[in-house]
Amino acid sequence: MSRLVVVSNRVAPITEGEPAAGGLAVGVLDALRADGGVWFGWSGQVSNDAETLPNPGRDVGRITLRTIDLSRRDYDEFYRGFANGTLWPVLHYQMGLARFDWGEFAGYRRVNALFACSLHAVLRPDDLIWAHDYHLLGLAEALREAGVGNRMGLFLHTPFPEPGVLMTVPAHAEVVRAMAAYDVIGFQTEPDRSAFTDYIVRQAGGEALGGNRLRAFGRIFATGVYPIGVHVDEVRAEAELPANRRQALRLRTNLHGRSLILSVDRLDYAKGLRQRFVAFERFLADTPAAHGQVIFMQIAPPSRSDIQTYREIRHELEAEAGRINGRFADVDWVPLRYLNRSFPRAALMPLYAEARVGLVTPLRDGMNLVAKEYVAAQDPEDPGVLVLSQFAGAARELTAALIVNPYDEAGIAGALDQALAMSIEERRGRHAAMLDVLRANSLDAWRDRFIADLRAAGG
Ligand code: GDG
Repeated sequence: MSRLVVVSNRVAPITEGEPAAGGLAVGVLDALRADGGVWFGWSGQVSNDAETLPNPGRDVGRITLRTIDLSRRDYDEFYRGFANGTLWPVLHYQMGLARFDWGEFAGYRRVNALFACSLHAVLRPDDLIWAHDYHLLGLAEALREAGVGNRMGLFLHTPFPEPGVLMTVPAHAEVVRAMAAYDVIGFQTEPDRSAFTDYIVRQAGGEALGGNRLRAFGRIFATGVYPIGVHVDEVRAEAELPANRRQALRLRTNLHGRSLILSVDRLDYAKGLRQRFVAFERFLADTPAAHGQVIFMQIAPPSRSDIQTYREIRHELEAEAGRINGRFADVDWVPLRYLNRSFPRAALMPLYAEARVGLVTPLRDGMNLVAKEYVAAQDPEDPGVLVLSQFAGAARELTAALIVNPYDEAGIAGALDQALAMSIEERRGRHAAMLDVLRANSLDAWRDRFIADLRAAGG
């Protein structure tokens, strides 16, 4: 059977026998562990004498990790520039926060070509290449230009926006043309796939061939919908494991019977944190009976903090948290706890289980694994309630959540009220329905379906 080669911007730091964080890492690691393979990506090092050849390989069990370093210029133009300064905001419909510079776009293409050249050196002719995410939209095109004929698939973890939104990026045509060099392009939801198909048919003069295949730019390629999931039973087991519950027990003692609303997000403007803080303020203003009875805890590990828009959102949130607490806190109660730090994954799952409400309100999100982990971590006998943004990919599947518009403060405030008052029968019913969906669309199913489609692709 052909070898699997996973390519992503970063290679997760993995150690034999230890669990990896995050869905991508867990999902692809399972596949690599089962059959062996290569994980290729940036080392995270910025080096002045960055080479084209990959660093020496490191074997972890049957997985070989291969990394390259980036130069300062690569990092600025590719990572901080086009990938995170242009693509990330536009893919999340935040065009007002995007910038565009043709020089940075050239840097993005140069780094995709660098990945391709370096990867070429370790490839075997029948390797299956599985690239991940918006950093590598141009990898397949660069590999094909280097004469590589292997099967290549891309899974996009973010949303794919409507054509009119994508077209605010001046290089949109080049971006989509490059994507068409893949054999399989995977999306989180049907609307993402449809938006891509729309672009191909209406803007690129392409054709939908049926069987989810498209013809454009002289190639035929497939698209698919593969919603990423979680290992349901493992999340619940982690949430219950006494060794993981130290912080959760400290929190429970400290709550003194108050209800906990919990949010967990990378500190990112697309996650809707500012709007959520304001919605919680609205809830407090509308619901005097909740004063002293409810605590909202926001865990927000810092992310991409060398990018200006991310520094700005951090300052804004600090100001908002201070203002809201200043307005409502009492001598024995502070309503909003804002934790600008990360927790070990093992400690996070029991915290989900402590929360009466999981509040997940991104402005846009490819999927949102926090929503799925929150549901999986609950005690089925006494589960909490998920309040979920209609603009998270997860809302397509978790229809038994309380679905809200993240821009509607009053709507979120009302959903919090409804969630906190919900009967145990209703909570159990909604939770059971969501658990069924999570089991059907598990992380194993995501990976197996994508790899099966890639194996079956042209090549
Ligand atoms: C992208 C897409 C898509 C969070 N805080 C801590 C921590 N986390 C973990 C969560 C979860 C993961 O990080 C976050 O995943 P999300 O899916 O919520 O969001 P993104 O990071 O934006 O991921 C997204 C995903 O890719 C997969 O395709 O769902 O739409 O944007 O697993 O638990 N983990 C640890 N400490 C923390 O403080 N260890």
